[in-house]
Amino acid sequence: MQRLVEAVPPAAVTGGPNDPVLRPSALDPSQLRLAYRWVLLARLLDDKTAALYRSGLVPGGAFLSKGQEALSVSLAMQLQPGDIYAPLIRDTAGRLAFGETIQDALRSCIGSPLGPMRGRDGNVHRGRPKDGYLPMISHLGAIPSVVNGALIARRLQGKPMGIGATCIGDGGTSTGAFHEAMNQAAVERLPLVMVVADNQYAYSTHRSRQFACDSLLDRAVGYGVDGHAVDGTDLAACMQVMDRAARRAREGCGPQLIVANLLRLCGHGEHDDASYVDPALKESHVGRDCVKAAADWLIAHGMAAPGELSKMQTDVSAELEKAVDEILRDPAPDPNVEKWTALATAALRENAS
Ligand SMILES: Cc1ncc(C[n+]2csc(CCOP(=O)(O)OP(=O)(O)O)c2C)c(N)n1
Ligand SMILES: [Mg+2]
Repeated sequence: MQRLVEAVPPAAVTGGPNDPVLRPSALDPSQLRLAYRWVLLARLLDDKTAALYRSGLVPGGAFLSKGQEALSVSLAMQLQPGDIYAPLIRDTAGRLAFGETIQDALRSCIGSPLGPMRGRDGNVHRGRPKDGYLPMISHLGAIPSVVNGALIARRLQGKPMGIGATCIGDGGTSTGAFHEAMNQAAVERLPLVMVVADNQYAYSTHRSRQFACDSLLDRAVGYGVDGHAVDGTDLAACMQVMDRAARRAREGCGPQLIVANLLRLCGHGEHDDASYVDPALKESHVGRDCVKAAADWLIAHGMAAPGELSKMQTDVSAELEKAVDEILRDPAPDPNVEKWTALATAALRENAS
């Protein structure tokens, strides 16, 4: 009898401190320095966003990425032209590495008509769909299905699929939509790179109230996909694990589930003082600051000199200040002249000229 379904190789689950993939010698120092520059810029941009929020210049909310920069940048740096990227709220670093400008990020926050959402956001729901950069959907768990859909559309059109990369929090993994998307991606063997940022809390709900398994990595087996564990506070480890996952997705090994352990080093949003976070967690390994840890690591492994990193900090701060000066001179949106459409401005839609 003819087989309707091709036999698939068993999914591999990897990760942990003894993982052979984690070899500093396998890393490209220039890529790591570049990654560090993005995480630094993301951190300073977050600080600036918080300051603008406190000054009343952000009409929506300010949701920061503190503690998640290393994870976020590592995913985005694997992407190539033609891939799909659907970042979530704590992906400031990934967005920058994917090519978003500081001006676009800030203009979205302050609701400037010169930003990608032309004054309709005041938050983080920005994107440029025609560049494969999908605007975030607030409803937790909804975006992975959209990435699946974009990949399947390419398959049906006979176009190269590239890979689709997205991220979700520990809380978001409890939604039915997330399970449906993972299951669909597994059955269709889509090149989906799904990163779970297990940052210990969803708002104030601790992960122990979210799932009963030890690690969300256990789910990889159930979905029948490759699973990778990574220390989300370790830039070098994140870069290596993401490189492996993205390569496997490109090579046709199907969806890749990466589960990172880390801690949200800020409130859910700037309106939240996060006083419910267990102080012991802040003192533990997950509570370490990935930006500072990356700087220490680069110096300790001879991949950057201290002077080089301080110069980088000065340059990045100057770049940011210049961008802030620029966007604060933007006019306010004028509803009488804006050509707003339901999804995004016409010029940013796929197939727009
Ligand atoms: C389906 C759905 N339920 C509830 C919410 C409200 N909400 C927004 S963010 C959030 C917590 C998200 O936690 P997590 O997924 O762990 O991500 P984190 O904020 O920790 O990065 C909740 C409950 C939502 N946006 N969508
Ligand atoms: Mg969380």
